[in-house]
Parts: sequence; C-alpha cells; structure tokens
Amino acid sequence: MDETAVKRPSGRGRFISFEGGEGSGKSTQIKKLAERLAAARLRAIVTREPGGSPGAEIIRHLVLSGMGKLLGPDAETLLFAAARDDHVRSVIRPALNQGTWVLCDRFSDSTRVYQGKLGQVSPGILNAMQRVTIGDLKPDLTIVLDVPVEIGLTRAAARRGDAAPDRFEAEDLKFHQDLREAYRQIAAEDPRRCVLIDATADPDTVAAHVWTALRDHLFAMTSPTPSA
Ligand code: Z5A
Repeated sequence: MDETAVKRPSGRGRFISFEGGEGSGKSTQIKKLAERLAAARLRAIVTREPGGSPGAEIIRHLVLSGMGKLLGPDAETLLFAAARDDHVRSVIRPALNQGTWVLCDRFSDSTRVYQGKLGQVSPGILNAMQRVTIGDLKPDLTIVLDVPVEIGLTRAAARRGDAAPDRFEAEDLKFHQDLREAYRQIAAEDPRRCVLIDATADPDTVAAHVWTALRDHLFAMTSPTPSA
C-alpha cells in the first residue's frame, strides 16, 4: 500500500474495531496495526472493551469476574452498556474529534453477539442501550478475526497458563462454536463495514491481510485514489 495515502488530512480520526472469538488474535493484530500507523506518522490510540477508561475498567473487572452473570443477562448487558457509555464519552469521541485514529479491541458487535445472539437478550433492550451509549457512532471498519474454536481456545489457554478461565472462557464448546458462527454472520450481513479475516496463519501474514482491508475499505472511502 502507498503509505502516503494514510497521511491525507481527513478531519475526524478513523474508528477501527477488532472482533472475534477467544484467542483469535485481536490484541496481537491491534498492536501490529498501531505500530504500522505510527510508522506512517498517524496518531492512533489503542483501547478495549469492556474497559478503556478508568470507570469502564472497574466494570470490566466486575463482569469478567462473573459477578454480572449472577445478576442475569439483562443486568449484565446494562453493565456492558455503562462501561461503553463512559468509554465512548471520555475516550473514543474526544480522540476521533481530534483527528486521532481509534483502534478498539471489541465494540458493539461483541454485545450483539455475546448478549444478543448467545445471551438471548431482546433486540429491544440492545437497541435502547445502543441508542443511549453510542447513538450514531459506528466503526468505519470492523476486522473480524476468524479461527476454528479449538485453535482459539488452545491459544487462549496457553496464554493464560495456570490462571483460572474468566467468565466467558469458561463457557462450553458449543457456546464458542455459536460465537464463531454469529461473527461470521455479522460480517456477511455488513460487508461495507466488516472484513472477515482468516486468523489461522502466522501473525505477520494476518497483519498483511488487515492492512489490505484498510486499504480497500478506508482509502476507497477517502479517495481520491492514491497515486502509486
Ligand atoms: N464482552 C461481552 O460479552 N460484551 C461486550 O459488549 C464486550 C465484551 C465489549 C472480554 O474478554 C470479554 O467480554 C469477551 C467478550 C465479553 N469474552 N471473553 N473472554 P477479554 O478482553 O479478556 O478477552 P478477549 O477479547 O476474548 O481476547 P483474548 O482472549 O485476550 O484474545 P485475543 O486478543 O483475541 O488474542 P491475543 O491476546 O492477541 O492472542 C492470544 C494468544 O494467541 C497469545 O498468546 C498470542 O501470542 C497468540 N496468537 C495471536 N495470534 C496468533 C497467530 N496468528 N498464530 C499463533 N498464535 C497467535
């Protein structure tokens, strides 16, 4: 890709979310993309959900400990929404408004998948929460990293070592298979925003596909087409 293309002034920063199942490599790929954007002299922040702001990190601790699950699916969804509200207001919107790119490890698709498709929380609740927390904000590009469940869980277990699995890692195999399917479906339904990437290859190969997705989706949007 012509890296001068990413330096075109465009006002608002770009918002890129990374989604996928456990161990799909989101954190690894976000780090690589951040390094590449920095090399292209683009201001970018890396953040995550749940979390990303001091208030939201407290809620992250709560939900990943399993406390939210005890309250039931609707209340657990409200916890994710409260975290997102703080994160969007205090980190994401200010950064985008200053022209900084935001690379976010999970965003609203995670709620659609984990709470909606798998947790059976009603579309009414999800839509209401979305209106309150993000309004019309949506990622310019969502990278969906796709790996067979066995590979993702093996990677996640290897990284975790002796530590106990968190609230979602502890779910059964069917949960993780349904999760993968739900993400594939979201990517298929919204091809203008989402790119499904096979994340079974080595990290550098996956990173090359992520970069191609940026070129095809974001720079097609910003046109004019960069000269070679
Ligand atoms: N959740 C929700 O329910 N509702 C919501 O609205 C939101 C979230 C926002 C957050 O977990 C949980 O919250 C999440 C959904 C739920 N479920 N879970 N669990 P988290 O942030 O703690 O974890 P995660 O988002 O699932 O990410 P992860 O498990 O940490 O994985 P990852 O970031 O996708 O992967 P990684 O850390 O980059 O890589 C994992 C390991 O694999 C690591 O050792 C790497 O070195 C290795 N790796 C990475 N890429 C490769 C390749 N290509 N080949 C070989 N090895 C690799």
